[in-house]
Amino acid sequence: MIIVHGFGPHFGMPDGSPFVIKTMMQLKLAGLEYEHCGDGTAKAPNGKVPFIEDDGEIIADSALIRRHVERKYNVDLDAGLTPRQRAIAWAIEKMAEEHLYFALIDLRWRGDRNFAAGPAHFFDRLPGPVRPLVRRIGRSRMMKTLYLQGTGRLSPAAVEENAGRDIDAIATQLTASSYVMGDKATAVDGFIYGVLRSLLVPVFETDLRRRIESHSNLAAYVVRVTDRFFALSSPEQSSSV
Ligand SMILES: N[C@@H](CCC(=O)N[C@@H](CS)C(=O)NCC(=O)O)C(=O)O
Repeated sequence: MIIVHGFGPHFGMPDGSPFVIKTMMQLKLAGLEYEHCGDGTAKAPNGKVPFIEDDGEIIADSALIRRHVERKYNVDLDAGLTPRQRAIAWAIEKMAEEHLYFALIDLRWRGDRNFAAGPAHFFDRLPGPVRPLVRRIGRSRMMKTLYLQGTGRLSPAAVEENAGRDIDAIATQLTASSYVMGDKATAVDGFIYGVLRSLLVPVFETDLRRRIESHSNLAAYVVRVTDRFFALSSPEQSSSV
């Protein structure tokens, strides 16, 4: 059985990380069973989740996990797509992972309100006396990452403005189809679903959430994928925060 390591369910989502949700959905698309373990990054080979264990083999990074799964189990998560459509799907996925994702992180970690409502709870399991210090260190580490990546140098309004264009692009792409690349779910739906679902979490106050909600097809897409791949009765949906 494949073991997917992530943060576990948070904010009513299958996992606190959109990259872990991506991997979970891609394994479902591949028809493979897995166990979801919410033990975080402590044992992650590159300090990030997701990573998987498969018959004793450890693979980190969601794109490399996808490649491993497609090769080992002889599946094509983009089956039915032309080479040009595959290229477009890859580009859309990277737009969301390397641009929109950083807005999601910035909007959660920078402002005090959203930080207190969300990421602050990631440290709740620590013993009381060290919790405030580790929480402060964790937050400043994340702010440094955002600064080095570039998003952290923009005003919150500019972050939302730029990310809003990603949202509009995804909404346009989904105009006449049930999934990002047509009427069949493919690999790119894993992260697009993960990041939209994460941005829609109601405890976070952002204009970006309202921007997504203003596109009725995006809200419908999130419901469609949730119903099909992450059934509402699943214990994964229970909020731990
Ligand atoms: N390129 C990686 C990105 C994974 C990633 O950024 N994971 C985040 C959670 S969303 C993480 O583990 N962050 C912990 C950290 O940076 O300490 C992938 O595709 O798996």
